[in-house]
Amino acid sequence: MSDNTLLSTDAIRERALSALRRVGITAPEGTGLTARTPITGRPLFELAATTAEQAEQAVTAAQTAFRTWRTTPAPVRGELVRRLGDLLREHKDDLADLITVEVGKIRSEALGEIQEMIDICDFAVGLSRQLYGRTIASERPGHRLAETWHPLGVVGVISAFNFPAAVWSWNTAIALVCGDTVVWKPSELTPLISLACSHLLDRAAVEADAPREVHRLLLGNRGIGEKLVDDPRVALISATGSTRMGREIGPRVAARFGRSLLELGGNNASIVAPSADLELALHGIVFAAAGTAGQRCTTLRRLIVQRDLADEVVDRLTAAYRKLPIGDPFADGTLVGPLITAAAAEGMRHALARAEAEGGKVLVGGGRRLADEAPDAAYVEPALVRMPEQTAVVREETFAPILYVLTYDDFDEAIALNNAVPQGLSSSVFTRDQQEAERFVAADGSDCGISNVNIGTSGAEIGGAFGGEKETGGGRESGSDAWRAYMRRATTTVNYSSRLTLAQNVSFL
Ligand code: UN1
Repeated sequence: MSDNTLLSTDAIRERALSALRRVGITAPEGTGLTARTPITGRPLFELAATTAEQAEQAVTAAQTAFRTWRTTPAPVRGELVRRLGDLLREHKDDLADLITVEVGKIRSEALGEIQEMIDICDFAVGLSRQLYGRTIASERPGHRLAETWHPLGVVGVISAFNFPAAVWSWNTAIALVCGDTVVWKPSELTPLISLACSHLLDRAAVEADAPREVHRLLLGNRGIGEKLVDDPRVALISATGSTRMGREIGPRVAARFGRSLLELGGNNASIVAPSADLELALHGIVFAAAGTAGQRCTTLRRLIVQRDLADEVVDRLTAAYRKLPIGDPFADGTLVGPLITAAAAEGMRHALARAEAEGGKVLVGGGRRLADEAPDAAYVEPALVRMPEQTAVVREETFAPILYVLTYDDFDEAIALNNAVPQGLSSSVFTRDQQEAERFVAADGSDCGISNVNIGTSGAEIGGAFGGEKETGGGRESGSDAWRAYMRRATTTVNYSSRLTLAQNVSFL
Protein backbone atom coordinates (compact mmCIF):
# COMPACT_ATOMS: atom_id res chain seq x y z
CA MET A 1 0.00 0.00 0.00
CA SER A 2 1.36 3.42 -0.87
CA ASP A 3 0.64 6.68 0.90
CA ASN A 4 -1.29 9.06 -1.25
CA THR A 5 -0.09 12.53 -2.22
CA LEU A 6 -1.23 15.31 0.07
CA LEU A 7 -3.03 18.47 -0.92
CA SER A 8 -0.93 21.59 -0.46
CA THR A 9 -1.70 23.94 2.43
CA ASP A 10 -2.76 26.57 -0.13
CA ALA A 11 -5.22 24.14 -1.73
CA ILE A 12 -6.60 23.21 1.70
CA ARG A 13 -6.95 26.90 2.60
CA GLU A 14 -8.85 27.50 -0.65
CA ARG A 15 -11.11 24.54 0.08
CA ALA A 16 -11.87 25.85 3.57
CA LEU A 17 -12.55 29.35 2.25
CA SER A 18 -14.96 28.15 -0.38
CA ALA A 19 -16.81 25.95 2.12
CA LEU A 20 -17.08 28.93 4.48
CA ARG A 21 -18.27 31.15 1.64
CA ARG A 22 -21.01 28.71 0.65
CA VAL A 23 -22.16 28.57 4.27
CA GLY A 24 -22.33 32.39 4.21
CA ILE A 25 -19.11 33.47 5.91
CA THR A 26 -16.70 35.82 4.18
CA ALA A 27 -12.98 35.39 4.77
CA PRO A 28 -12.21 35.18 8.49
CA GLU A 29 -10.37 38.15 9.95
CA GLY A 30 -8.89 39.37 13.20
CA THR A 31 -6.13 38.03 15.39
CA GLY A 32 -5.59 36.00 18.49
CA LEU A 33 -6.43 32.53 17.21
CA THR A 34 -4.87 30.49 14.43
CA ALA A 35 -6.83 27.98 12.38
CA ARG A 36 -4.65 25.05 11.32
CA THR A 37 -4.95 21.87 9.35
CA PRO A 38 -3.55 18.57 10.58
CA ILE A 39 -3.36 17.44 6.93
CA THR A 40 -0.12 19.40 6.55
CA GLY A 41 0.21 20.60 10.13
CA ARG A 42 0.38 24.18 8.83
CA PRO A 43 -1.53 27.36 9.78
CA LEU A 44 -4.43 28.44 7.55
CA PHE A 45 -5.72 31.79 8.84
CA GLU A 46 -5.70 34.15 11.75
CA LEU A 47 -9.04 34.71 13.42
CA ALA A 48 -10.37 37.03 16.08
CA ALA A 49 -10.31 35.48 19.54
CA THR A 50 -13.18 36.40 21.86
CA THR A 51 -12.11 38.85 24.56
CA ALA A 52 -13.02 38.39 28.22
CA GLU A 53 -15.38 41.35 27.92
CA GLN A 54 -17.11 39.86 24.88
CA ALA A 55 -17.49 36.54 26.71
CA GLU A 56 -19.15 38.38 29.57
CA GLN A 57 -21.51 40.11 27.14
CA ALA A 58 -22.30 36.81 25.44
CA VAL A 59 -23.53 35.32 28.72
CA THR A 60 -25.55 38.48 29.40
CA ALA A 61 -27.15 38.26 25.96
CA ALA A 62 -27.93 34.57 26.38
CA GLN A 63 -29.40 35.22 29.80
CA THR A 64 -31.62 37.99 28.45
CA ALA A 65 -32.74 35.83 25.53
CA PHE A 66 -33.58 33.02 27.98
CA ARG A 67 -36.29 35.20 29.55
CA THR A 68 -38.34 35.15 26.35
CA TRP A 69 -37.19 31.80 25.01
CA ARG A 70 -38.32 29.89 28.11
CA THR A 71 -41.93 30.94 27.52
CA THR A 72 -41.89 30.36 23.77
CA PRO A 73 -43.94 27.16 23.30
CA ALA A 74 -41.66 24.16 22.94
CA PRO A 75 -43.02 23.13 19.50
CA VAL A 76 -42.30 26.69 18.30
CA ARG A 77 -38.75 26.32 19.67
CA GLY A 78 -38.64 23.11 17.70
CA GLU A 79 -39.14 25.12 14.50
CA LEU A 80 -35.75 26.76 15.03
CA VAL A 81 -34.11 23.37 15.31
CA ARG A 82 -36.04 22.08 12.30
CA ARG A 83 -34.65 24.99 10.26
CA LEU A 84 -31.14 24.27 11.57
CA GLY A 85 -31.54 20.65 10.45
CA ASP A 86 -32.62 21.85 6.97
CA LEU A 87 -29.53 24.05 6.69
CA LEU A 88 -27.28 21.20 7.86
CA ARG A 89 -28.75 19.01 5.10
CA GLU A 90 -28.18 21.77 2.54
CA HIS A 91 -24.56 22.34 3.64
CA LYS A 92 -23.62 18.78 4.52
CA ASP A 93 -20.72 18.69 2.06
CA ASP A 94 -19.38 22.09 3.10
CA LEU A 95 -19.41 21.23 6.79
CA ALA A 96 -17.80 17.85 6.12
CA ASP A 97 -15.05 19.67 4.19
CA LEU A 98 -14.36 21.91 7.18
CA ILE A 99 -14.17 18.89 9.49
CA THR A 100 -11.70 17.17 7.20
CA VAL A 101 -9.65 20.38 6.97
CA GLU A 102 -9.52 20.97 10.72
CA VAL A 103 -9.71 17.48 12.24
CA GLY A 104 -8.31 15.35 9.40
CA LYS A 105 -11.29 12.96 9.32
CA ILE A 106 -11.73 10.93 6.17
CA ARG A 107 -14.64 11.97 3.96
CA SER A 108 -17.02 9.22 5.00
CA GLU A 109 -16.50 9.90 8.70
CA ALA A 110 -16.76 13.66 8.24
CA LEU A 111 -20.08 13.19 6.41
CA GLY A 112 -21.12 10.77 9.17
CA GLU A 113 -20.51 13.46 11.75
CA ILE A 114 -22.82 15.88 9.92
CA GLN A 115 -25.40 13.11 9.55
CA GLU A 116 -25.27 12.69 13.31
CA MET A 117 -26.16 16.41 13.61
CA ILE A 118 -29.07 16.09 11.21
CA ASP A 119 -30.31 13.07 13.16
CA ILE A 120 -30.19 14.87 16.50
CA CYS A 121 -32.07 17.84 15.02
CA ASP A 122 -34.83 15.48 13.84
CA PHE A 123 -34.86 13.88 17.27
CA ALA A 124 -35.05 17.27 19.01
CA VAL A 125 -37.89 18.49 16.80
CA GLY A 126 -39.93 15.42 17.80
CA LEU A 127 -38.90 15.92 21.39
CA SER A 128 -40.24 19.47 21.32
CA ARG A 129 -43.71 17.91 21.52
CA GLN A 130 -42.74 15.25 24.06
CA LEU A 131 -41.22 16.99 27.08
CA TYR A 132 -43.46 14.93 29.28
CA GLY A 133 -43.93 15.18 33.00
CA ARG A 134 -45.86 12.69 35.10
CA THR A 135 -49.13 12.99 36.96
CA ILE A 136 -48.74 11.14 40.24
CA ALA A 137 -51.51 9.57 42.35
CA SER A 138 -51.99 11.85 45.36
CA GLU A 139 -52.64 10.33 48.77
CA ARG A 140 -55.07 13.14 49.53
CA PRO A 141 -58.65 13.53 48.26
CA GLY A 142 -59.22 16.46 45.90
CA HIS A 143 -55.53 16.91 45.18
CA ARG A 144 -53.54 16.66 42.02
CA LEU A 145 -49.84 15.86 42.20
CA ALA A 146 -47.79 16.45 39.07
CA GLU A 147 -44.31 17.17 37.86
CA THR A 148 -43.50 19.70 35.19
CA TRP A 149 -40.25 20.16 33.33
CA HIS A 150 -39.20 23.77 32.92
CA PRO A 151 -36.32 25.34 30.99
CA LEU A 152 -33.12 25.54 33.04
CA GLY A 153 -31.26 28.65 31.88
CA VAL A 154 -28.03 29.36 30.04
CA VAL A 155 -26.14 26.20 29.09
CA GLY A 156 -22.37 26.45 28.61
CA VAL A 157 -21.15 23.90 26.09
CA ILE A 158 -17.43 23.08 26.10
CA SER A 159 -16.51 20.69 23.30
CA ALA A 160 -13.45 18.82 22.08
CA PHE A 161 -11.67 18.78 18.72
CA ASN A 162 -12.58 15.23 17.72
CA PHE A 163 -16.33 15.66 17.25
CA PRO A 164 -16.33 19.44 16.93
CA ALA A 165 -19.77 19.72 15.34
CA ALA A 166 -21.76 16.66 16.44
CA VAL A 167 -21.18 17.10 20.16
CA TRP A 168 -22.19 20.76 19.88
CA SER A 169 -25.39 19.74 18.11
CA TRP A 170 -26.25 17.02 20.66
CA ASN A 171 -26.18 19.67 23.34
CA THR A 172 -27.52 22.64 21.43
CA ALA A 173 -30.45 21.03 19.59
CA ILE A 174 -31.71 19.50 22.83
CA ALA A 175 -31.03 22.58 24.98
CA LEU A 176 -32.86 24.84 22.52
CA VAL A 177 -36.05 22.78 22.42
CA CYS A 178 -35.87 22.53 26.21
CA GLY A 179 -36.07 26.35 26.30
CA ASP A 180 -32.45 27.00 27.28
CA THR A 181 -30.01 29.31 25.58
CA VAL A 182 -26.46 28.23 24.77
CA VAL A 183 -22.98 29.74 25.01
CA TRP A 184 -20.46 27.54 23.21
CA LYS A 185 -16.72 27.32 23.78
CA PRO A 186 -15.36 24.87 21.20
CA SER A 187 -11.83 23.51 21.07
CA GLU A 188 -9.36 26.13 19.90
CA LEU A 189 -8.23 23.56 17.32
CA THR A 190 -11.53 23.76 15.43
CA PRO A 191 -12.59 27.40 15.04
CA LEU A 192 -13.70 27.16 11.39
CA ILE A 193 -16.32 24.43 11.77
CA SER A 194 -17.46 26.21 14.93
CA LEU A 195 -17.94 29.48 13.06
CA ALA A 196 -19.84 27.63 10.34
CA CYS A 197 -22.20 25.84 12.78
CA SER A 198 -22.80 29.03 14.72
CA HIS A 199 -23.48 30.99 11.53
CA LEU A 200 -26.00 28.40 10.32
CA LEU A 201 -27.82 28.56 13.65
CA ASP A 202 -27.88 32.38 13.38
CA ARG A 203 -29.41 32.02 9.92
CA ALA A 204 -31.95 29.50 11.22
CA ALA A 205 -32.87 31.92 14.03
CA VAL A 206 -33.50 34.77 11.59
CA GLU A 207 -35.56 32.53 9.32
CA ALA A 208 -37.52 30.97 12.20
CA ASP A 209 -38.08 34.37 13.83
CA ALA A 210 -36.24 33.37 17.01
CA PRO A 211 -33.86 35.63 18.95
CA ARG A 212 -30.30 35.24 17.64
CA GLU A 213 -29.00 35.51 21.19
CA VAL A 214 -30.30 32.01 21.95
CA HIS A 215 -26.80 31.01 20.91
CA ARG A 216 -23.40 32.68 21.32
CA LEU A 217 -19.98 31.45 20.25
CA LEU A 218 -16.77 32.09 22.19
CA LEU A 219 -13.56 31.44 20.28
CA GLY A 220 -10.50 31.29 22.40
CA ASN A 221 -8.30 29.46 24.77
CA ARG A 222 -8.79 27.88 28.12
CA GLY A 223 -9.19 31.23 29.91
CA ILE A 224 -12.44 31.88 28.02
CA GLY A 225 -13.70 28.42 28.99
CA GLU A 226 -12.86 29.12 32.62
CA LYS A 227 -14.96 32.29 32.56
CA LEU A 228 -17.93 30.21 31.48
CA VAL A 229 -17.25 27.55 34.09
CA ASP A 230 -17.12 30.10 36.90
CA ASP A 231 -20.04 32.28 35.78
CA PRO A 232 -22.95 31.80 38.21
CA ARG A 233 -25.37 32.82 35.44
CA VAL A 234 -24.54 29.61 33.56
CA ALA A 235 -26.93 27.00 34.94
CA LEU A 236 -25.36 23.93 33.33
CA ILE A 237 -21.86 23.27 32.03
CA SER A 238 -21.84 20.42 29.54
CA ALA A 239 -18.20 19.56 28.93
CA THR A 240 -16.61 16.97 26.68
CA GLY A 241 -12.90 16.30 26.92
CA SER A 242 -10.23 14.61 28.98
CA THR A 243 -10.68 13.28 32.50
CA ARG A 244 -8.03 15.79 33.57
CA MET A 245 -10.21 18.63 32.27
CA GLY A 246 -13.30 17.17 33.96
CA ARG A 247 -11.47 16.91 37.26
CA GLU A 248 -10.90 20.67 37.13
CA ILE A 249 -14.32 21.68 35.84
CA GLY A 250 -16.51 19.43 38.03
CA PRO A 251 -15.50 20.85 41.44
CA ARG A 252 -15.48 24.45 40.15
CA VAL A 253 -19.05 24.19 38.90
CA ALA A 254 -20.13 22.30 42.03
CA ALA A 255 -18.58 25.00 44.24
CA ARG A 256 -21.10 27.49 42.89
CA PHE A 257 -23.89 24.85 42.95
CA GLY A 258 -24.10 24.84 39.18
CA ARG A 259 -24.86 21.66 37.32
CA SER A 260 -22.40 19.84 35.18
CA LEU A 261 -22.72 17.16 32.56
CA LEU A 262 -19.34 15.55 31.99
CA GLU A 263 -18.33 13.41 29.05
CA LEU A 264 -14.71 12.48 29.70
CA GLY A 265 -12.15 9.87 28.80
CA GLY A 266 -12.89 6.34 27.68
CA ASN A 267 -10.76 3.20 27.68
CA ASN A 268 -13.02 0.93 25.74
CA ALA A 269 -12.66 -2.82 25.41
CA SER A 270 -14.08 -5.57 23.22
CA ILE A 271 -14.14 -9.20 24.26
CA VAL A 272 -13.71 -11.82 21.54
CA ALA A 273 -15.22 -15.11 22.69
CA PRO A 274 -14.69 -18.54 21.07
CA SER A 275 -18.08 -18.58 19.34
CA ALA A 276 -17.56 -15.15 17.71
CA ASP A 277 -18.08 -14.68 13.99
CA LEU A 278 -14.43 -13.75 13.44
CA GLU A 279 -14.90 -12.11 10.06
CA LEU A 280 -17.50 -9.76 11.51
CA ALA A 281 -15.46 -9.22 14.67
CA LEU A 282 -12.30 -8.29 12.78
CA HIS A 283 -14.17 -5.79 10.67
CA GLY A 284 -15.72 -4.24 13.78
CA ILE A 285 -12.42 -4.18 15.63
CA VAL A 286 -10.42 -2.48 12.87
CA PHE A 287 -13.02 0.26 12.41
CA ALA A 288 -13.35 0.83 16.16
CA ALA A 289 -9.58 0.83 16.83
CA ALA A 290 -8.07 2.49 13.76
CA GLY A 291 -11.03 4.55 12.48
CA THR A 292 -10.81 8.32 13.10
CA ALA A 293 -7.10 7.56 13.70
CA GLY A 294 -8.02 6.35 17.19
CA GLN A 295 -9.33 9.76 18.19
CA ARG A 296 -12.90 8.99 19.28
CA CYS A 297 -13.75 8.84 22.94
CA THR A 298 -15.38 5.53 21.98
CA THR A 299 -12.27 4.22 20.18
CA LEU A 300 -11.45 0.58 20.91
CA ARG A 301 -8.28 0.57 23.01
CA ARG A 302 -8.27 -2.91 24.59
CA LEU A 303 -9.01 -6.27 22.99
CA ILE A 304 -9.70 -9.13 25.38
CA VAL A 305 -9.43 -12.38 23.42
CA GLN A 306 -10.01 -15.93 24.59
CA ARG A 307 -6.57 -17.54 24.83
CA ASP A 308 -7.17 -20.30 22.25
CA LEU A 309 -8.16 -17.76 19.59
CA ALA A 310 -5.57 -15.15 20.37
CA ASP A 311 -2.93 -16.15 17.83
CA GLU A 312 -5.39 -16.33 14.97
CA VAL A 313 -7.06 -13.04 15.89
CA VAL A 314 -3.72 -11.30 16.27
CA ASP A 315 -2.41 -12.68 12.95
CA ARG A 316 -5.48 -11.60 11.05
CA LEU A 317 -5.52 -8.17 12.70
CA THR A 318 -1.82 -7.68 11.97
CA ALA A 319 -2.48 -8.46 8.31
CA ALA A 320 -5.42 -6.03 8.21
CA TYR A 321 -3.38 -3.29 9.92
CA ARG A 322 -0.57 -3.69 7.36
CA LYS A 323 -3.04 -2.88 4.59
CA LEU A 324 -4.62 0.20 6.15
CA PRO A 325 -4.37 3.12 3.72
CA ILE A 326 -2.92 6.03 5.69
CA GLY A 327 -2.68 9.54 4.32
CA ASP A 328 -4.63 12.45 2.85
CA PRO A 329 -8.11 12.29 4.37
CA PHE A 330 -9.56 14.00 1.28
CA ALA A 331 -8.30 11.20 -1.00
CA ASP A 332 -10.64 8.37 -1.93
CA GLY A 333 -9.64 5.13 -0.30
CA THR A 334 -7.79 6.60 2.70
CA LEU A 335 -8.98 5.04 5.94
CA VAL A 336 -6.58 6.65 8.42
CA GLY A 337 -5.92 10.39 8.34
CA PRO A 338 -3.47 12.36 10.48
CA LEU A 339 -3.43 12.80 14.23
CA ILE A 340 -4.54 16.23 15.34
CA THR A 341 -1.11 17.51 16.45
CA ALA A 342 2.52 16.51 16.72
CA ALA A 343 1.98 16.37 20.48
CA ALA A 344 -0.60 13.61 19.96
CA ALA A 345 1.95 11.60 17.97
CA GLU A 346 4.49 12.19 20.71
CA GLY A 347 1.96 10.90 23.26
CA MET A 348 1.53 7.78 21.15
CA ARG A 349 5.29 7.16 20.91
CA HIS A 350 5.61 7.63 24.64
CA ALA A 351 2.77 5.17 25.38
CA LEU A 352 4.30 2.55 23.06
CA ALA A 353 7.66 2.86 24.78
CA ARG A 354 5.97 2.43 28.14
CA ALA A 355 4.03 -0.58 26.87
CA GLU A 356 7.29 -2.22 25.79
CA ALA A 357 8.87 -1.44 29.13
CA GLU A 358 5.86 -3.06 30.81
CA GLY A 359 6.40 -6.28 28.88
CA GLY A 360 4.37 -5.58 25.74
CA LYS A 361 5.31 -6.41 22.16
CA VAL A 362 4.42 -4.07 19.30
CA LEU A 363 3.16 -6.44 16.58
CA VAL A 364 2.56 -3.86 13.87
CA GLY A 365 2.43 -0.09 13.48
CA GLY A 366 3.66 2.77 15.59
CA GLY A 367 5.80 4.24 12.83
CA ARG A 368 5.47 7.65 11.29
CA ARG A 369 4.30 8.22 7.70
CA LEU A 370 4.65 11.10 5.24
CA ALA A 371 7.36 12.76 7.30
CA ASP A 372 9.11 14.14 4.20
CA GLU A 373 5.97 15.38 2.43
CA ALA A 374 4.48 16.92 5.58
CA PRO A 375 7.12 17.41 8.28
CA ASP A 376 4.69 19.38 10.46
CA ALA A 377 1.88 16.83 10.24
CA ALA A 378 1.45 13.71 12.39
CA TYR A 379 0.61 10.67 10.27
CA VAL A 380 1.06 7.49 12.27
CA GLU A 381 0.55 3.80 11.66
CA PRO A 382 -2.12 2.39 13.97
CA ALA A 383 -0.41 0.04 16.40
CA LEU A 384 -1.33 -3.37 17.72
CA VAL A 385 0.43 -4.32 20.95
CA ARG A 386 0.28 -7.66 22.70
CA MET A 387 0.40 -7.21 26.47
CA PRO A 388 1.11 -9.83 29.12
CA GLU A 389 -1.44 -8.23 31.43
CA GLN A 390 -3.42 -5.05 31.99
CA THR A 391 -0.48 -2.88 33.04
CA ALA A 392 -0.49 0.80 34.00
CA VAL A 393 -0.25 2.16 30.45
CA VAL A 394 -3.18 -0.04 29.34
CA ARG A 395 -5.34 1.43 32.08
CA GLU A 396 -4.76 4.95 30.77
CA GLU A 397 -6.40 6.58 27.78
CA THR A 398 -3.87 7.57 25.10
CA PHE A 399 -5.74 9.52 22.43
CA ALA A 400 -4.12 7.77 19.47
CA PRO A 401 -4.58 4.50 17.55
CA ILE A 402 -3.07 1.93 19.91
CA LEU A 403 -4.89 -1.35 20.46
CA TYR A 404 -3.62 -3.45 23.37
CA VAL A 405 -4.36 -7.18 23.11
CA LEU A 406 -4.94 -9.17 26.30
CA THR A 407 -6.05 -12.76 26.74
CA TYR A 408 -8.50 -14.51 29.05
CA ASP A 409 -9.37 -18.08 29.97
CA ASP A 410 -12.91 -17.93 31.29
CA PHE A 411 -15.64 -15.40 30.63
CA ASP A 412 -15.77 -14.02 34.20
CA GLU A 413 -12.14 -13.07 33.84
CA ALA A 414 -12.94 -11.26 30.57
CA ILE A 415 -15.67 -9.21 32.24
CA ALA A 416 -13.38 -8.45 35.17
CA LEU A 417 -10.67 -7.19 32.79
CA ASN A 418 -13.21 -5.09 30.90
CA ASN A 419 -14.19 -3.38 34.16
CA ALA A 420 -10.73 -3.11 35.75
CA VAL A 421 -9.92 0.36 34.40
CA PRO A 422 -10.80 3.77 35.84
CA GLN A 423 -12.92 4.77 32.82
CA GLY A 424 -16.38 3.43 31.91
CA LEU A 425 -17.57 4.71 28.54
CA SER A 426 -18.03 1.92 25.98
CA SER A 427 -17.57 -1.82 25.71
CA SER A 428 -18.57 -4.75 23.53
CA VAL A 429 -18.52 -8.49 23.21
CA PHE A 430 -18.26 -10.58 20.06
CA THR A 431 -20.00 -13.87 20.74
CA ARG A 432 -22.74 -16.09 19.37
CA ASP A 433 -23.31 -17.62 22.78
CA GLN A 434 -26.51 -16.09 24.11
CA GLN A 435 -25.62 -16.64 27.74
CA GLU A 436 -22.34 -14.78 27.32
CA ALA A 437 -24.05 -11.94 25.48
CA GLU A 438 -26.69 -11.58 28.17
CA ARG A 439 -24.17 -11.82 30.98
CA PHE A 440 -22.11 -9.08 29.41
CA VAL A 441 -25.03 -6.64 29.37
CA ALA A 442 -26.44 -7.71 32.78
CA ALA A 443 -26.11 -5.82 36.08
CA ASP A 444 -22.90 -7.63 36.98
CA GLY A 445 -21.55 -7.51 33.43
CA SER A 446 -19.91 -4.52 31.74
CA ASP A 447 -19.89 -1.47 34.01
CA CYS A 448 -19.87 0.99 31.09
CA GLY A 449 -22.49 3.45 29.87
CA ILE A 450 -22.46 1.69 26.50
CA SER A 451 -22.39 -2.11 26.23
CA ASN A 452 -22.72 -3.66 22.79
CA VAL A 453 -23.01 -7.15 21.37
CA ASN A 454 -21.45 -8.08 18.03
CA ILE A 455 -20.49 -4.56 17.09
CA GLY A 456 -17.48 -2.46 18.09
CA THR A 457 -17.31 0.17 20.81
CA SER A 458 -17.61 3.26 18.63
CA GLY A 459 -20.18 4.71 16.28
CA ALA A 460 -23.18 4.99 18.59
CA GLU A 461 -26.50 6.15 17.15
CA ILE A 462 -27.97 9.38 18.51
CA GLY A 463 -31.22 7.73 19.68
CA GLY A 464 -29.66 6.32 22.85
CA ALA A 465 -28.22 8.27 25.75
CA PHE A 466 -24.46 8.70 25.28
CA GLY A 467 -21.98 8.74 28.15
CA GLY A 468 -20.26 6.64 30.74
CA GLU A 469 -19.46 5.88 34.33
CA LYS A 470 -16.52 6.29 36.70
CA GLU A 471 -13.84 8.65 35.33
CA THR A 472 -15.90 9.12 32.18
CA GLY A 473 -17.90 11.53 34.31
CA GLY A 474 -21.41 10.06 34.51
CA GLY A 475 -23.12 12.52 32.14
CA ARG A 476 -25.57 11.45 29.44
CA GLU A 477 -26.11 13.42 26.26
CA SER A 478 -27.93 12.98 22.99
CA GLY A 479 -31.01 10.71 22.82
CA SER A 480 -33.37 8.80 25.13
CA ASP A 481 -34.27 10.98 28.13
CA ALA A 482 -30.91 12.79 28.27
CA TRP A 483 -32.97 15.99 27.74
CA ARG A 484 -33.89 15.95 31.43
CA ALA A 485 -30.40 17.19 32.30
CA TYR A 486 -31.22 20.39 30.40
CA MET A 487 -34.42 21.15 32.34
CA ARG A 488 -35.49 21.68 35.92
CA ARG A 489 -38.25 19.62 37.47
CA ALA A 490 -41.00 21.22 39.50
CA THR A 491 -43.28 19.05 41.63
CA THR A 492 -46.68 20.65 42.03
CA THR A 493 -49.53 19.75 44.37
CA VAL A 494 -52.87 21.39 43.65
CA ASN A 495 -55.69 21.19 46.18
CA TYR A 496 -58.96 21.55 44.30
CA SER A 497 -61.15 20.59 47.29
CA SER A 498 -62.40 22.95 49.97
CA ARG A 499 -60.64 21.12 52.79
CA LEU A 500 -57.05 21.38 53.88
CA THR A 501 -55.82 17.81 54.30
CA LEU A 502 -52.26 17.32 55.46
CA ALA A 503 -50.07 14.60 54.02
CA GLN A 504 -48.95 11.65 56.14
CA ASN A 505 -52.24 12.00 58.12
CA VAL A 506 -50.75 14.84 60.16
CA SER A 507 -53.31 16.80 62.19
CA PHE A 508 -52.65 20.37 63.20
CA LEU A 509 -55.16 22.76 64.78
C1 UN1 B 1 -16.76 11.40 20.84
O1 UN1 B 1 -15.80 10.73 20.48
O2 UN1 B 1 -16.60 12.40 21.58
O3 UN1 B 1 -20.19 6.89 19.25
C2 UN1 B 1 -18.16 11.19 20.39
C3 UN1 B 1 -19.41 7.50 18.50
C4 UN1 B 1 -19.88 8.82 17.94
C5 UN1 B 1 -19.67 9.93 18.91
C6 UN1 B 1 -18.31 9.98 19.51
N1 UN1 B 1 -21.27 8.71 17.62
O4 UN1 B 1 -18.30 7.08 18.20
